[in-house]
Amino acid sequence: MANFEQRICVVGLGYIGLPTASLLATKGYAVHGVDVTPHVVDTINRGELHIYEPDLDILVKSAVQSGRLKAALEPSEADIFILAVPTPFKDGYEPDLSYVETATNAIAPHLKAGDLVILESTSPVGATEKVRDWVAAARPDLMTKGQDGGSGKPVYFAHCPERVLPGKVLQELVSNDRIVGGVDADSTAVAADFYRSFVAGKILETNSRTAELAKLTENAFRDVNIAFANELSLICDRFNINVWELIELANHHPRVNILQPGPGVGGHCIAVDPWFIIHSAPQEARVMRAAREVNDNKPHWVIEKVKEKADRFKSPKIACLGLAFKANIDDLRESPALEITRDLAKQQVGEVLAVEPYVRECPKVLQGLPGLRFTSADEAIREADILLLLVDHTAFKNVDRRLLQEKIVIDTRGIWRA
Ligand code: SAJ
Repeated sequence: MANFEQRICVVGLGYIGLPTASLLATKGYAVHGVDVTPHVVDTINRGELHIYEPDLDILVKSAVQSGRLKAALEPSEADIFILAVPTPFKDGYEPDLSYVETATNAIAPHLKAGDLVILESTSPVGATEKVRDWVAAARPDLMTKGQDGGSGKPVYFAHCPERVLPGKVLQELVSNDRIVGGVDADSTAVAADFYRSFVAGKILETNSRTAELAKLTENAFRDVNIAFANELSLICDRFNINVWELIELANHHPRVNILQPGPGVGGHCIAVDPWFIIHSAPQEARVMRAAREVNDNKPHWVIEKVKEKADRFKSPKIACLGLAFKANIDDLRESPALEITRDLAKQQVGEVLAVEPYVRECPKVLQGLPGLRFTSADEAIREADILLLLVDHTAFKNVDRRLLQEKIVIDTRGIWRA
């Protein structure tokens, strides 16, 4: 049963924590948001944003204005704690749980019997149990039923991975089905009840370890399938076959659904999450490892293609069209397009005209590179000898095809196929 009297503390106000905190506040919960960065806290308390996500500005503003969302540097007492902090990896792809551990220790003094602690961060198998163990070490008084002064309730721990697509976060936070896995059956039930109070999708109950692996599996599945498409693109290149035509034809089979090749796999999830599995099960995760290698190799392959073509010119001009990690967003994280553009300039393959209609200024990693200019699509297409299409932004799809004649076109996304 929804109980909007419950107070919620959300730790980590980034791409997941902030939309979640704002949504809960607009649903009627009193939400205390926590972030370690003073600038982030101040910005949110003014009702403004430090990240871009469609329509999030409106939600944050109304949450803050209603008085139900407040940001701070430190946690406070609450009934439900949601951890939405980063889980990057260290050298050798070892998952780095230090942010989760720090967040757990920060909330520990504020916990009381009957509280629910939810880990939403993408995590390796066993992380939610670690959170429980860290709390047990910090607050042994809370961990045994009956030792809390009589309520008989322990603290509940569950994993509920976020599965929202950047660019569609607000919609998917409500509409997606959610997997909820507790460290024990009571935890699962308590956490599932909470998610039912604001999620329209199905709530799927399991244990914490299965929930952890489910999230990793979803992204590894996509990575493996994109790797299959990328491998096909290399095979097709060898045989001079159009890979997009091939895939379209094969996908007519009722049980075949091949994804699209591209310049590589970017973003902070799909190129990262499979490593959480591979690192912990290196003997078994062979297909996943191969997929990671195929996808990570694709940008290098694209660069070699450009070099082959550039060799024909005395001083080639190369237009790199798109820098974002996927279509119609401004997100440059782990972007293969950005990597390719940077390396073409670094290796001085030619003059590089970098284009990204979703970004106003030249990204930092490209600033000061010799022979690189950040410019408009029109100018780059007009001036360049080689057009390297890297992102399938709608703006590029609509380019007048006559402008492409007499240019060398390397279309890594297949959007200009006749
Ligand atoms: N890509 C291809 N070919 C395709 C599809 C994608 O090359 O056919 C590339 C994209 O260009 C991009 C990368 O893959 O570089 C990832 O893009 P994406 O749209 O597949 O996924 P993300 O990273 O934006 O979001 C994913 C989503 N996971 C799945 O679809 C299984 C999202 O639901 C997750 O919440 C998110 O990861 C996450 O946070 O884990």
